[in-house]
Amino acid sequence: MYASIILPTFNERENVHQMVEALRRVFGERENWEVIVVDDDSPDRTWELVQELGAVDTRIRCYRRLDRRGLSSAIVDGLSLGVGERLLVMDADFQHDIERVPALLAALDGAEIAVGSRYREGGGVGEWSGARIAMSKLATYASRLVLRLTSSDPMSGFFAVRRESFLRVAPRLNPRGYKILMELLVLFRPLQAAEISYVFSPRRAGVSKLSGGVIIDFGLSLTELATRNLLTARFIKYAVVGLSGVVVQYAALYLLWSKLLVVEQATFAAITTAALSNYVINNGWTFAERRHTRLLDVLKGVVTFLIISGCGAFINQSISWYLVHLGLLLPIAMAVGIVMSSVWNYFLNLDLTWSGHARPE
Ligand SMILES: Nc1nc2c(ncn2[C@@H]2O[C@H](COP(=O)(O)OP(=O)(O)O)[C@@H](O)[C@H]2O)c(=O)[nH]1
Ligand SMILES: [Mg+2]
Repeated sequence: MYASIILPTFNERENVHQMVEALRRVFGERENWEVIVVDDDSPDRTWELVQELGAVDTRIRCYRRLDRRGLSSAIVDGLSLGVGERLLVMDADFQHDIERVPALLAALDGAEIAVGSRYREGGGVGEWSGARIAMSKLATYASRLVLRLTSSDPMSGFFAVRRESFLRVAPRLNPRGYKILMELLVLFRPLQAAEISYVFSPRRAGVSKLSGGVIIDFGLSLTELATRNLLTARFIKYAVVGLSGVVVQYAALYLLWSKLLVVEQATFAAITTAALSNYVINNGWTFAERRHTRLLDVLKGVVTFLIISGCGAFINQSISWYLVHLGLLLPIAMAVGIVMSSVWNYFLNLDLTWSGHARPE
């Protein structure tokens, strides 16, 4: 049975050659396997090295992505390129146990998806600090609870899937962040994953690309999956920025009113400051992959954003007044107004202010 090994890479020049050598050793005499490296145009030219390996051995293929970035989408691209009946994903830094590759592939005999698990008997996390173990366990527990997953390690980056099964669920994938296995397991529910244990090793060379932001990212992914994309990560970010605007508005009002301006001028200046701050944070964070960078785009963006926000404020007030008129309590009426105008603002800003195509970050 033909196997495709998918290796996502970013600056793994020092590891990738040895990874390929180690896989050669593991597969021994077998001919029916290939390696697909998906590299996001690494500055250390990992892709070049893999292309050189591929020139000598056609089983080694490299997809150098020039237009996109991100671990999950790299894995999905690699899985889509694989021609093997069985597809296996692993890190290119030796943290996943290469010796367990045959067992993980074999586990697909009786399952559509198989997970390499650190949290089963025989598995382990090696040299992690207590804090990191606690965090990983907490995230594992949260995802199992919220998404009703049965896997002991839904955060694993070491897993295998049958190609036909992957192709069946692929159109429903929404790869973002770095936890693609969690998303796959949700789509495979109620089918159970097979599991084999392995011990996580320290990275051999190079540095980790995943930073503290992964915690926020994990929370957003979990919410997105749990609400079936009703609450998208982007909308949550947008709402958080909106809340930050409230703080900015009060702070600006406090500073301006007491110092120089009369109350009408101070309120106007505070609202404008909050709106501009919202625009800047949304541009840099919520809509990062569509960010306006050229001056003209920024000016157009600010104007569109202010017009949409103005209409939103009007909608907000109209709804609140109308509901109060119908007899609803003011705080509840205002809450409905806020939610409805936020949704209006969000979709208009998505379609008009940041309508550009995604480009690499
Ligand atoms: N193509 C691609 N690969 C990535 C990206 N981020 C990380 N990787 C690779 O994914 C694997 C796991 O990333 P790593 O930095 O080791 O994460 P860690 O094991 O959680 O520290 C490694 O092989 C990285 O080179 C990315 O944005 N694009
Ligand atoms: Mg790693």
